[in-house]
This record gives sequence, structure tokens and C-alpha cells, in this order.
Amino acid sequence: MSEAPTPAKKTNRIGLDVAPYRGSKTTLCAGCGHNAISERIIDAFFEMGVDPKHVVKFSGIGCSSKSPAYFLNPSHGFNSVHGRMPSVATGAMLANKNMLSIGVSGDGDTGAIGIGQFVHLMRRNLPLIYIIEDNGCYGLTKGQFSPTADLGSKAKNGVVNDLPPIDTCALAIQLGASFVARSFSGDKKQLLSVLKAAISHRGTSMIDVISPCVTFNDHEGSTKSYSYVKDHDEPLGEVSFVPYFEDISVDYEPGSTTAVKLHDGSQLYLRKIAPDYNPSDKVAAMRLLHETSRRNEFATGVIYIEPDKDDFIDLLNLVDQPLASLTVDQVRPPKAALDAIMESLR
Ligand SMILES: Cc1ncc(C[n+]2csc(CCOP(=O)(O)OP(=O)(O)O)c2C)c(N)n1
Ligand code: SF4
Ligand SMILES: [Mg+2]
Repeated sequence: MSEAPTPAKKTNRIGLDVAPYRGSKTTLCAGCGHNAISERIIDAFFEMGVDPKHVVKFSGIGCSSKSPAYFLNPSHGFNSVHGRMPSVATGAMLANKNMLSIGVSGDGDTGAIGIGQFVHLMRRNLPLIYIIEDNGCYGLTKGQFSPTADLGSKAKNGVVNDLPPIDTCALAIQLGASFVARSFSGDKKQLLSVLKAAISHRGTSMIDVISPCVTFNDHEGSTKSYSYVKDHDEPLGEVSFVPYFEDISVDYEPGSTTAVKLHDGSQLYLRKIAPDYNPSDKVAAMRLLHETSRRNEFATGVIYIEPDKDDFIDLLNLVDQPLASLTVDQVRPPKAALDAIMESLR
């Protein structure tokens, strides 16, 4: 009897199968939200046909910051110091602006020790996908409250959090990030569309993904548990993404859907549930975050987008050639030029 032929592996538009988009086997707890986010990152980069060798991954310290080991194995990577990923990413992007960069941080890594670096990253609009895997606690050091833990939220041992949270989306919008979204690790479809849109966006894409910690913060009284988030998720509408390489025309009802053209020509369609919500209106975005948090809800989806804003590389007016590949002769002024400067200072 002849053997059935092995089915051909599915390949993407650059001819790769999914294997090079995967990473090492996860060492995080089974059921941790961070694992689901890694899965969506694999799907998004595979489906967008991004060459993993053109990607550089960054992280700080935490369970979340271990995640870049679990996706895009052939990519470049730098697992940095706690809260210091933004400065490392900034240096790398200045050295080679042709790379596509993705950083993974935690709510502690970003909101506590790294808040100063986060603030300056957002105001610079560095081209970087910046993901916060937000579980409201320091998972790696056994579940202490982080700065995104809600006021009144209960720890596993019954301790009540008596400090108000930092809303990283509101902070990012106020400071100048040009793509700001919130999603949930359990919402596969929304998170995948948001990640694909972020890949197409040029500028900082700040994505806060609520990502329950099953070991330390998934109990009753936590506002970052699977059941709480499922009951209080208020999607802003449907997020659909059409990449520039797919020639699909989408029928949509003008007035109820906002179509946004992204940097590479891809289209993002945001079907609104709140009919008057405009994701390019900063004040409306801040009001939405404020109002939903007052109701103890999470607004999810693309909250703010400014597709044509100059990014940090544009602002610095860098030469076209990546700095890392310039020769010594190109970067060092000749002796005669230095002598002339010295002479002018006499
Ligand atoms: C300079 C420094 N201070 C403190 C620590 C201890 N530490 C390691 S991870 C962490 C917090 C991690 O929390 P988060 O960023 O939310 O990541 P999670 O583990 O929850 O994914 C802390 C305080 C450290 N590694 N380095
Ligand atoms: S301790 Fe929490 S955050 Fe860390 S891997 Fe386990 S479930 Fe995830
Ligand atoms: Mg955390």
C-alpha cells in the first residue's frame, strides 16, 4: 500500500514556514497570559511575512521579559537590565534604523523601575513595538503589587492595594506615542489584528496587553484575573487589518467605521461600537480611558493612532545609510578639518 503524501507546509509570502517564527520552549507557568501573547506574535510576524533576520527583540527583566526567547529564534535579541530596555532599544535603532524592533516589558519593568525610560521613549516616538504584558503584579518575584494594580485590588494573601494605578495607555498618549492600544491575552483575534497593524506602523506602537498571572494574580478580588477581565472588557469595536500585499477591498459603512492608512500602505479598519469615537482625537482617547476606568472597565482595541507623525529617526535627520555600517572615514572629520576648528577657537 502506498503511503499518503505528507501535506506541504504552509508558507508565507517570503516562502518561510512557521518554524523560524517560533522560539525556544517556554519556561513560564502553564496558562500564563504571556505565553498566549508569544503565540500571537509568532502568528503576526509569520502572516505579515516579516523576515525574522530583520527583526531585533528587546526586553528588561521579569517573566514577561523572558518571552522574546519564545518567539522569532533567528532574530537579533538583547535581554537587558530591569527597566532599561528603552535606552538599549534607542541605541540599537539609531545604529541600524532598517531593523524592525519589538520590545517586551512587564507592568513592573515599565511602571516602576523603568518609568523614567518609558516616559522618554514615548515622547521620542522611536520606531518600536513596545508591548507591556500587564498582570498587575511582579510575577517573577512572587506577586507583589505593581503600579498598574487597581486601587482596592486584592493580593492572593488578602492584602488590599491602597494605591491608585498608572494607566500606561493614557501616559503614552499624553507623551506622544503615535499608536496606542490595549488588548487582552485571551482575545486572539483582536490581539492578532492589533499586532499586525503595529508591524505596519512607523513610530512607537505601545500595546498594553492584560495578561493574567495564573500563579499569583488570578483569584477573586484581583482585577487582572481571567474572569474579571472577561467580564469587564469593553471592546471599542472590531479591529480589522488588511496588509498592503493583499489586494482586498473591504466594504464598510462610512460613519460607523474608521479606515486608517498605515505607513506601508496597509489599511486598518476600526468598526466602532461607540459611534462618536474618533481614534485620532487625543482628547477623546483620554476621555475614553478616564471614563472606562471610572466604571472599572477596560476599553480594548486601538485607542489612539496618528499614522503620519514624525518618528525619532526622522526628527534626528539621520543619513540614509545605517550608522552601524558607516566607515571610520565617513564618521571622523579629517585632521585638516579638526585643525581648522582648533584654529578658529584661538
Ligand atoms: C535592579 C533590579 N531590581 C529588582 C529586581 C527584581 N525583580 C526582578 S523581576 C521584577 C519585577 C517583574 O515584574 P514585571 O515587570 O511586572 O514582570 P512579570 O514577572 O510580572 O511578567 C523585580 C522587581 C531586579 N531583577 N533588578
Ligand atoms: S509567575 Fe505568573 S507571570 Fe510568571 S510565568 Fe507564572 S503565571 Fe506567568
Ligand atoms: Mg507583571
